[in-house]
Amino acid sequence: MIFNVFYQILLILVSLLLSLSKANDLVGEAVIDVCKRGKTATGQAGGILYGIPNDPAYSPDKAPTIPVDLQLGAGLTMVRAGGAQIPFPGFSSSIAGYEQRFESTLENYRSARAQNATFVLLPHDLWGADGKSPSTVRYPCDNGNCSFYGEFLDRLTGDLKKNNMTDGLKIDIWNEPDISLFWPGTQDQYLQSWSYAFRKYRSALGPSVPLQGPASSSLPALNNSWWTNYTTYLSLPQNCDVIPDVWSYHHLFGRYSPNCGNDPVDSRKSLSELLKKYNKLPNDIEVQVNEYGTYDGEQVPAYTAWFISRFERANITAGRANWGSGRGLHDDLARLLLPVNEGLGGWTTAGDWHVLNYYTKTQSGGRKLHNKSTKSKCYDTFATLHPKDRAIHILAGTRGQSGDYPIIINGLHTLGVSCVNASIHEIPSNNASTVISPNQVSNTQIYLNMYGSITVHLNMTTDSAYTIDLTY
Ligand SMILES: *[C@@H]1O[C@H](CO)[C@@H](O)[C@H](O)[C@H]1NC(C)=O
Ligand SMILES: *[C@@H]1O[C@H](CO)[C@@H](O)[C@H](O)[C@H]1NC(C)=O
Ligand SMILES: *[C@@H]1O[C@H](CO)[C@@H](O)[C@H](O)[C@H]1NC(C)=O
Ligand SMILES: *[C@@H]1O[C@H](CO)[C@@H](O)[C@H](O)[C@H]1NC(C)=O
Ligand SMILES: *[C@@H]1O[C@H](CO)[C@@H](O)[C@H](O)[C@H]1NC(C)=O
Ligand SMILES: *[C@@H]1O[C@H](CO)[C@@H](O)[C@H](O)[C@H]1NC(C)=O
Ligand SMILES: *[C@@H]1O[C@H](CO)[C@@H](O)[C@H](O)[C@H]1NC(C)=O
Ligand SMILES: *[C@@H]1O[C@H](CO)[C@@H](O)[C@H](O)[C@H]1NC(C)=O
Ligand SMILES: *[C@@H]1O[C@H](CO)[C@@H](O)[C@H](O)[C@H]1NC(C)=O
Ligand SMILES: CC(=O)N[C@H]1CO[C@H](CO)[C@@H](O)[C@@H]1O
Repeated sequence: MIFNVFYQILLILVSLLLSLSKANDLVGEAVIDVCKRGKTATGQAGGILYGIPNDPAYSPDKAPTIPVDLQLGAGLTMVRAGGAQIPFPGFSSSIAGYEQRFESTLENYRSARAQNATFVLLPHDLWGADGKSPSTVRYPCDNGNCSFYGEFLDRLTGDLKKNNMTDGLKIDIWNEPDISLFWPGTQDQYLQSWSYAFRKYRSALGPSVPLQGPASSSLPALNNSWWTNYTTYLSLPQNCDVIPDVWSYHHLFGRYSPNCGNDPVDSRKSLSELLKKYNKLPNDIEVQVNEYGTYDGEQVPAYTAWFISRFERANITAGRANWGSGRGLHDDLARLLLPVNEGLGGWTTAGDWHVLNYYTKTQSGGRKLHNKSTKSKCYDTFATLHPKDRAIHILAGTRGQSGDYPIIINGLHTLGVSCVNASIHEIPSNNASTVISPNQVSNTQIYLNMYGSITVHLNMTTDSAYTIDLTY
């Protein structure tokens, strides 16, 4: 008996210690090193899915125009669209409907290019497989017959050329072919359609238009049989001409992913592991996560800043998911803005707009400061050095964390100063609704310690992102 009590107390003590050490693991800490400079920041994770108003989507009304400061302030670097969910069907059921979908796409292409964003074309939406299609819709290469798909591809590539749309264009062969909502057929039929389309696009448009895929809903990994089927197929000798120029996939697993999962740094590693199995598939090309962030609370400033930092850490280009439907898919820059009456009554900014604005406008052009490590992967930062402005800009985010977040900046003495000014702002979520501007938290002068470092402590509110501007 006595032994049992003793044993139980021991167990309680051990589990207490374990839980303490777990809590400690969750204390984030970022280390930024001014001496370890990477490439110039370009806002490569600043993309969106749809979200730009266009007339066909608003038919019979005329589309409103997003004010220039709100549109350009988001600093979009990628727009992904193809006329989905407008009041006209796609090619597989109506040529007249396709023409409207193409017009919607063209307007979005022009808006994107006006701000130098890459345009990622979604042919499955022009085809009419936009997740809202009638169950009777045909799919490419049904019954092994690709000739109707061929008519579509000939028309589409002809229209792209006729409208001078190949500059800044990339083509996602087919969206989410690994789920039945977008691809009800077999994977073998998909693979047949992949090669068929790839060769048609390449011969019509040449190698300067990158072709990408598979835009899967699931993550690349050795234990994902959809992906291993796909990569095995690509590695066959006869398929060496249909290997994508860009790998694309989605990160849509939600706010409640356990252990701060849904992490692009992990999926980039598992993609590498998968590709390593084949010595023919390239691992050093662009990797594009072109839908990230779910509607269950992952599209709030803390998570958006965390995602951006993780994408930068893994050198991934990225675009934010869009959960609107119908006109609502086309009205709010994928919820960076909050529309009044679908934009016909104007817009306000969400907290996430300010995160994107900081990332694409304040940070682009700076040198990326690498070797930033974090104790827990629930926390991450993205930092840039701007020698001409004598400034360092830091964006900090988390997944669902609050309280103390120490951010250590090393190597500041190499800038030839003994102190820096640190201005901290909070970008609140306001429950994912209107945020007019970031809030200044503090503005202080900080002396470097004897090692040339400073530590800035953020006291975080759940769902808020933070920015730290150091000037010297
Ligand atoms: C787009 O790039 C061109 C050429 O580099 C530049 O002149 C123009 O200002 C850029 N536009 C925007 C909106 O950044
Ligand atoms: C393939 O489909 C087209 C119509 O899209 C049809 O004209 C043709 O006869 C079909 N080919 C075969 C072999 O069934
Ligand atoms: C096509 O687009 C390119 C690049 O945007 C531009 O330089 C060229 O003038 C355009 N050509 C036509 C015919 O519109
Ligand atoms: C694949 O392995 C990862 C861990 O390496 C795991 O999280 C995931 O659930 C596995 N997926 C499947 C389909 O088994
Ligand atoms: C992988 O390919 C095999 C053989 O064609 C097929 O049986 C299996 O269903 C495929 N896996 C998936 C996830 O589609
Ligand atoms: C990041 O990826 C791009 C391709 O998108 C590649 O050109 C570049 O070299 C990579 N940068 C680093 C630092 O690995
Ligand atoms: C936050 O917004 C959601 C959805 O709009 C709403 O259901 C919830 O009540 C809001 N929570 C608070 C605290 O306002
Ligand atoms: C952090 O913020 C909370 C909530 O505003 C406050 O109660 C707490 O005292 C702050 N902690 C520090 C160390 O400033
Ligand atoms: C730092 O702040 C002090 C006090 O507000 C100010 O006098 C100084 O000019 C600032 N220096 C820089 C480089 O911003
Ligand atoms: C100063 C600093 O941040 N050093 C880190 C650089 O990255 C390596 C590998 O992640 C870490 O071990 C160092 O602590």
